[in-house]
Amino acid sequence: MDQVTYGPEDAAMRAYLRDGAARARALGNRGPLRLTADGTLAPDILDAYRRAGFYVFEGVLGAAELADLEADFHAIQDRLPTGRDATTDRHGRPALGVGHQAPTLFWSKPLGDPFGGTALAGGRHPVKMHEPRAAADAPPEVVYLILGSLQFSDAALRLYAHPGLLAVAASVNGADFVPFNEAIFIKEPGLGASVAWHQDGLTHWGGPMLDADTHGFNFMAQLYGCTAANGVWVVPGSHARGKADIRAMVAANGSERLAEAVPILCAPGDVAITNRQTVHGSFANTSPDWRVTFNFGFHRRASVLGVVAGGVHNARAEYDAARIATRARAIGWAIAARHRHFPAETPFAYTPHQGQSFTWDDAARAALRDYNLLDLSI
Ligand SMILES: O=C(O)CCC(=O)C(=O)O
Repeated sequence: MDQVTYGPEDAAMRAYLRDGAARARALGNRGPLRLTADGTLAPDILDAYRRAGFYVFEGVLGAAELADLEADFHAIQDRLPTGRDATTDRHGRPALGVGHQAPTLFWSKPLGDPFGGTALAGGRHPVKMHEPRAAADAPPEVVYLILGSLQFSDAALRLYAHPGLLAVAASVNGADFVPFNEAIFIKEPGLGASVAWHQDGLTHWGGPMLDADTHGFNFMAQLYGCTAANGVWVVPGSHARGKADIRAMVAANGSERLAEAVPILCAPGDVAITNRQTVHGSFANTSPDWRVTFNFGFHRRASVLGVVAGGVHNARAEYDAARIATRARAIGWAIAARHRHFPAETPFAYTPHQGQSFTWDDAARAALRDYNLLDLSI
């Protein structure tokens, strides 16, 4: 495929990417994942995360885990349907993600912005991003997002139980933290869609529970790393300033290249933690580099319990204790699956599962189908 560019915006975009990367490197919010002797996140890291709204944990995933994730990613790609309405993959086999009750595959035209400027997802992406022209031989549509990803990849399920990362989840959201959702973002070179500027979360803005952490966070584990050109950009500190007027921000800035934003820069195996309340987004991937991100998010229990929410990732409902417990089984199965695969590693002890035991077996695998119908989407 021909190398694509940002067209008339190309020179401005290149300067923006270069300057943004320099600003990102000066932020002081990256380094190895360090825990204290009692297993909680090092306070200086927590402080940096709370200040910037994101932090890059460097070198979290080793070569073996990355190889497992890559093999599963290739298998997923190979099993995708040949088009939005197709039911088979390019080998004629039943395709992955077809026939589910829960949402699975999200399609976009190459380099498109499917959400920006639409009412989708509660209208939280108010401004459409520039959509560069794709190469003439590009496919008409690509899958750029897969939801419910734990059911499609055992390596992703095992990653979900990474003991260091779950210790971070407990430090940020409390030992009784609960799941949000899981996804794979795929930014193919020359094809990958943009995700327009937005803040996640629709539920607690302006409400009595709102503080800087109310809508939780996402871990973003990078298979191939991410650059200014293909990575997620964040407005540092925006998670703590309430609901942003993104339309006004872009208008005042004069373009979607928000001057105060910085890219999350990662090497393969780095894992970012990003507060969902930050103003964040990503540009169409006109670069020659792949980005594949395994996303998995967690909430404070108090943000979710007894709350009526949903409508973006699944149906609106009240999130009672039984629903939270059912959805949190995925954490138990993931810990069991990871322990079997990495027996030398000390598994994470998830406080709400004290006294319970989980086995990753065929029954659990069957129960994981469409598990994301129960995502805790606030
Ligand atoms: O990975 C991306 O490009 C966008 C991620 C994002 O917006 C999110 O996880 O909320």
